[in-house]
Amino acid sequence: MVSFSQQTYAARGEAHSHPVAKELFAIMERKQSNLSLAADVSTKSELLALADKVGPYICVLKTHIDVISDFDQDLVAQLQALAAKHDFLIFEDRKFADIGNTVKLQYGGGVYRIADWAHITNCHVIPGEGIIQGLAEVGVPKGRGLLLLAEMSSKGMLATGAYTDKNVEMAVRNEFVIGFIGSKRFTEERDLITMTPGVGLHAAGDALGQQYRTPELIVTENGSDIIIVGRGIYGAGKDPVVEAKRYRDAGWAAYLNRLGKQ
Ligand code: 6AU
Repeated sequence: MVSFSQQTYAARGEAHSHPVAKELFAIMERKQSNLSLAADVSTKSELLALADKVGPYICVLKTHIDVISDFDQDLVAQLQALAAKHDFLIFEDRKFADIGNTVKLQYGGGVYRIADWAHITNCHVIPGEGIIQGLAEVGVPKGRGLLLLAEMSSKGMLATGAYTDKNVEMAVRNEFVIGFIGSKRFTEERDLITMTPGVGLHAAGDALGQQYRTPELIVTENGSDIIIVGRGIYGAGKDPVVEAKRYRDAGWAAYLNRLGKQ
């Protein structure tokens, strides 16, 4: 069988059985973008302005909704409107990490009601497989998808070796899981999408342990599918539209190079 990383996003979308993965691949193909924006700004107006400006160039808007100081339900309504206007999915980077019963409450309820608006969210599997089952009880009826944090981008991270392998095993056997946060393609057993943070064209890292690698390394060499870029796009002194186009083009070129490499 041809490796998933040698197949087009379009073909993978057509073959996929999960509605979120299907939609995501279709968007990537339509917009020729494998770029996700990590929109780590701290107010509602900044988030909406950034999502509106950069929206045309991304396939996924990644949020940390709990850092927005003036969060309200209207923000969610406006984000959903922008997702429809610009044709992107919303990924709430919540990194759930508790027992199944607790994450059900955190995912479906509370102030944020994440499952009502985020197409995708993610979790650590530290508590065991019950976390996936708990999140699935809320997310599956709403047609949502989950990513497992199989690896992290930061210096000294502990998600390695046997722990990463366990993530892959759990992902393969849980239909609700559509992929991973990690640095590479992990398995050919089924088509699981890898999204990679810690991508930068210029900086090597930050003062708090973040490490940056290039789209070429991540997508062409490692077979990851989506690059997640934050400060490389909206950081101090940058024009987010110019940078988003730059990363979109670099990510797509890396994908085309991968397809060309037999
Ligand atoms: O490009 P940056 O460094 O400005 O932002 C990277 C974004 C941040 C992190 O919370 C997130 O990616 N992230 C994640 C995710 C996506 O789960 C995992 C990880 O290992 N490293 C990482 O930076 O919003």
